[in-house]
Amino acid sequence: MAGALRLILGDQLSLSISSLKDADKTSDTILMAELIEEATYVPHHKKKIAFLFSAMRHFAEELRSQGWRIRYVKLDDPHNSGSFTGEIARAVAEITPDRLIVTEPGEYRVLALMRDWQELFGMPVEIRDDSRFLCSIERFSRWADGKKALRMEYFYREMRREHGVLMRGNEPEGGQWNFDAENRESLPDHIALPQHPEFPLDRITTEVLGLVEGRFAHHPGALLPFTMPVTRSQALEMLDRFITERLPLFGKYQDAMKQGEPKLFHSMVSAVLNCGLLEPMEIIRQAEHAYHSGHAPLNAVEGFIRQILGWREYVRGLYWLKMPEYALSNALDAQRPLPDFYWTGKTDMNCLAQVFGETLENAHAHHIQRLMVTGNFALLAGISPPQIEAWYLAVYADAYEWVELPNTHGMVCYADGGYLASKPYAASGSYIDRMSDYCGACAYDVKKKTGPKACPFNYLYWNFLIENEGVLRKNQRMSVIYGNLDRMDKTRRDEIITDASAFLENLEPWKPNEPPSAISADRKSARA
Ligand code: FAD
Ligand code: DLZ
Ligand code: SF4
Repeated sequence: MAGALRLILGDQLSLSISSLKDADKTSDTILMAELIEEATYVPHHKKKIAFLFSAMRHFAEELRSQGWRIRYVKLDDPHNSGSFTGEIARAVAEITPDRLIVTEPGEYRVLALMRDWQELFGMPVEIRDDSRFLCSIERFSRWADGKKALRMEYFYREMRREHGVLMRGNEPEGGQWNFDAENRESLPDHIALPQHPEFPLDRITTEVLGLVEGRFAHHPGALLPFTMPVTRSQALEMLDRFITERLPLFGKYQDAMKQGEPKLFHSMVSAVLNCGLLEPMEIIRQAEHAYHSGHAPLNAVEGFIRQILGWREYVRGLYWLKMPEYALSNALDAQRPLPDFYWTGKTDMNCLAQVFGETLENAHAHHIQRLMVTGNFALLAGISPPQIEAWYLAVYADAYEWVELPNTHGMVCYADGGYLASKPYAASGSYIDRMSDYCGACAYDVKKKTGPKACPFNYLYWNFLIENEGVLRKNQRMSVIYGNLDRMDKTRRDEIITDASAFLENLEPWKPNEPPSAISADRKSARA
């Protein structure tokens, strides 16, 4: 009888992962597996699969070099059963471990599987807390207990106090918790933009790219060029370059968008952070140090830390507090199928075409692109939440359900009726025009409110408010907007409704039975 079998999932690539605590190198076996079920439960972007498989293989090599006994199952292993349960069953039959140890997963779907394993395999199964997060699931539920609606800002303040981040005694550094008033500017025309690091291919990544091209050719997105960091040392270099070169202007331009420039002053750490190559507190402490050493101003550092200590922990806490029911709500009864241009990228709305194109190229888009362009469109067009959620989960390299779902279901779709965010993030074309240079190159006119040349975001915005009046008018935070709607004359209102329904009726729905294979092949022509 061997020792413990310790399972490490593809997004648990940390030496400090709780499933490895108290492990015995002489008797225990670590199981890692590349699984068709995980790669296809949504059609993940090719770059996302390649990134994760390469990071998994590098991590396994590191563990092996430290003397661990590793059972690493490659995708093309002829005996690979394709699923977590199948691979544990094979390992149990061959190794006969005395127990199974895992760290809690990032998706409810996988937790449901894990809960069956003890009975299925007839041996003790220990599911440990994921200590990489700064707020445990239990701590979050204590904070949320008795609250009718949750607000990130109050949670964030408690996290700042609890972890002593940007604090001066009991008071926030600089006398305020939030410096957003100094942030969120649009980008000046001639500002010099930073270079982002690109990492060379090595033997492992080259092999993985061949595998992905062969097995996932029909999945969305471009596989090449592939320049993502896939090891901890590359992830640390990525972080270091951000802190040194981009953090000082992060806050000021965090909401800005520019044609052909998807990364701007963002950190680009989400994919390496979410798969375990970086830990949140090491990022936070480096950013804090940049402030204390005078390298970066407080508005930038506080704005950045709020994303990680605030939003990231908040959405994760909310996910585990409310799942599985959370995913089923649909407060605005949004039922429209996902338009096919989310997968093909082909639309003459330039802002959408830009974000789709960059997403398909990089498996990444920054927050405002996700929220106020593709998300805003989905909200205003009343796209069915599960369909838009599957899209976000598939196309972004940093996407796992614990983080994708609250952002899409709650923040974008308002499907939870305001539990996560106090009002819908709905905006007309003028917001996109203010924060980007997309409108200048668009077939539509952002200044026109109705008619064939009018920016669709303009009439869709008012149409959304009209259609959802029953739910949204009672929201205090919407009273000014509904006041404006009340002052609108009937002719204009009728034009809005007519233009919006003509536009929405013309949307070509994506046919879920057709794999999104056309995407990468057509991507270039879609953007041309
Ligand atoms: P930066 O702008 O540099 O921010 C730093 C870090 O803060 C990010 O790396 C991330 O870890 C964290 N962060 C920032 N905003 C959020 C947020 N709203 N929720 C959680 N963490 C946040 N982020 C993911 O990591 N995975 C997802 O699947 C994901 N899906 C999203 C879906 C929608 C509809 C929206 C609106 C946002 C989503 N986000 C998601 C949040 C955000 O868009 C990304 O974290 C960010 O764009 C990643 O790029 P970056 O690392 O350069 O971030
Ligand atoms: C996303 C993903 C993919 C594409 N492939 C694998 C895999 O082959 N093996 C694995 O262990 N994990 C993979 N993952 C990440 C899992 O889907 C993730 O661990 C669960 O969604 C739980 O967060
Ligand atoms: Fe987008 Fe409207 Fe601007 Fe075109 S005019 S880029 S559709 S906001």
